[in-house]
Amino acid sequence: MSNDAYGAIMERIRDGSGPLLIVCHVSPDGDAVGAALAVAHYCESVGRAFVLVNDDPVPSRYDFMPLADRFLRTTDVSLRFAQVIAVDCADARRMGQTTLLFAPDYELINIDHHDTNDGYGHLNVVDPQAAATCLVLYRMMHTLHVPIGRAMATCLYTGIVFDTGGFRYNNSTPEIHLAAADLLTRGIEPFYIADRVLEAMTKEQVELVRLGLSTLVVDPSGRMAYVAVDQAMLSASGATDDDTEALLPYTRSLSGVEVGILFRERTDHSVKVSLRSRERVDVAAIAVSFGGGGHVRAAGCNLEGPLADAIAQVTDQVRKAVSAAFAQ
Ligand SMILES: [Mn+2]
Repeated sequence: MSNDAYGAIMERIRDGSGPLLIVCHVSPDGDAVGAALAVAHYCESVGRAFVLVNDDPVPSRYDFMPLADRFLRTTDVSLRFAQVIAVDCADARRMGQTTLLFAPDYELINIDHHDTNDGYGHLNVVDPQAAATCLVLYRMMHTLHVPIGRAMATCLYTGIVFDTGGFRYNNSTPEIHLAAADLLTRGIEPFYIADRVLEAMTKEQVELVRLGLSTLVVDPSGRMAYVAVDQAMLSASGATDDDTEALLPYTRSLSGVEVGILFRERTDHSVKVSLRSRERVDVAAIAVSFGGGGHVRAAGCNLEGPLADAIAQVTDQVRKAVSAAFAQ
């Protein structure tokens, strides 16, 4: 993408009238929250009014990021917005109910890095090669010489750390290390951020891991493993829905496992499915076949319950994909 294209978008954000609506995907993760807040810091620096909205609350592990306390829930907002920026949303559905806050004739700016992004904005900056939406935003800020202060750097670095798994995934390119190096010169605290985002666990999360691991199933092939968390485990542990993420590493991290899956039962008995693969299976394709989306190595989808049915449907698809991948 050219400097001119980046510049045109930043100018539209800076010069737009009325408050800018900043949205990221439902059940926001570190990259989504970091990217939304980086845009908010840009708005602050140029005097543009903004409102940050999400259907869901910001998970407490991300509340250290400056301006995170400015996030509102969709149901608490009655304003309508003529200009919207969506970050880290692969498609329009990922914005959830925030689309109800769009004024007629709204302008939508889509900044993202998902392979499955369909260019749903009026203006789109989508780079599937970028490890994080925060890297795309960093490029924009850096290219246009936007001052990146400690607060914005903290948000951008958080998204990068989250989406690269702490610089461990194959998306950890030389470029992203250079971006991180530059952000580190802005006075951020790398251990504090990595600990909050990747490591720190509450007592409730540890208890949920204890309960959840008792459900671990390893396929006879040894190449697929999953855990399934139901509502009873959530209430017994006192953990929240977001806390279930802590179980995901135990599936794919098993030696020999190609695809790890986490099933979580929601209060309405629908089932959220998170898929992770090691090096061969395109889990985004599997997620898309169930109406979800994501990346080749990390994707997700939602199914109707009950839990056992969702497990049967998804594991059937995964088993086929795994055997196809290993037959080659
Ligand atoms: Mn992302």
